[in-house]
Amino acid sequence: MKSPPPIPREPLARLSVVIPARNEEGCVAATVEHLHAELGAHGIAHEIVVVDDHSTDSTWSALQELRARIPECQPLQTCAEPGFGRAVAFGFEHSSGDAVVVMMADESDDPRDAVRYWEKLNEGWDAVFGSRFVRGGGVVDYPALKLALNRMANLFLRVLFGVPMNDFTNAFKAYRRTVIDGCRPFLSPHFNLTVELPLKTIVRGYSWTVIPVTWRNRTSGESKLKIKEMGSRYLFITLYCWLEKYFSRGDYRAKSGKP
Ligand SMILES: Nc1nc2c(ncn2[C@@H]2O[C@H](COP(=O)(O)OP(=O)(O)OP(=O)(O)O)[C@@H](O)[C@H]2O)c(=O)[nH]1
Ligand SMILES: [Mg+2]
Repeated sequence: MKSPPPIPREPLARLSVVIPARNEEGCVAATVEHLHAELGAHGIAHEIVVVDDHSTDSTWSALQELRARIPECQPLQTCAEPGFGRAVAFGFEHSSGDAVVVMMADESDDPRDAVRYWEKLNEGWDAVFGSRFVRGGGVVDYPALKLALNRMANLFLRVLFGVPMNDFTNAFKAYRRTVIDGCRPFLSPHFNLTVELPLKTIVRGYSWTVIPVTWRNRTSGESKLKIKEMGSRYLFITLYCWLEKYFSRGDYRAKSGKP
């Protein structure tokens, strides 16, 4: 299954970066500062929507301090139950750029890759997926067990959907707003939103391309991803998207030429 080609379009006006953050007092400020500097240096109009979600450390006060210095930084708090997927979806609702990048708060993702995403979207693609496992991409300090599980899960997804993509499970990706809206309703309250978004983008017929990105392991804070708790949720959303692809008779596909 190949992507449709990109369509020539008007330049995008503003980028929203949505960052879920839970107990990230040690790194959220650096993440936002570096991102803001990089986007500013490339003249990209932007907002940085950071969704704090029941943090029990000083993440929220760090965000208040950031907002005072960086007007583009918009911290939000959710009252809903905690959850990565809920927080990101909340960020989508409360952002207004015509393109969206989802990025982590733990400095794992490189702000220079966010600039490359913006440039690719402006070539007319509906979505741009970073891969850490293509030439030019890479990972630093990826825990061995996590890496092994990651490669197996991505191989499974690649074969199941028959697409030339090998890094579905990294949340750091870019979408036009039309794609975000076209992927509703979001069904994943947790980390499984990470695969729901690219799978629906592909299955619903949007155009997408892959660029190399780099990822490095956090140097502060704790990992929130519990693979044992998430495995069945990933499988649920994967099978849901697979059923949609083969059994929905195209009911949810983007209308051709419209997205
Ligand atoms: N708002 C919100 N953010 C969350 C939640 N769970 C995780 N996050 C954020 O999602 C991002 C990814 O979580 P990580 O713990 O880094 O997950 P990971 O990258 O698989 O694990 P690491 O190997 O530790 O990097 C971070 O910015 C977290 O702060 C949540 O329940 N609510
Ligand atoms: Mg992380």
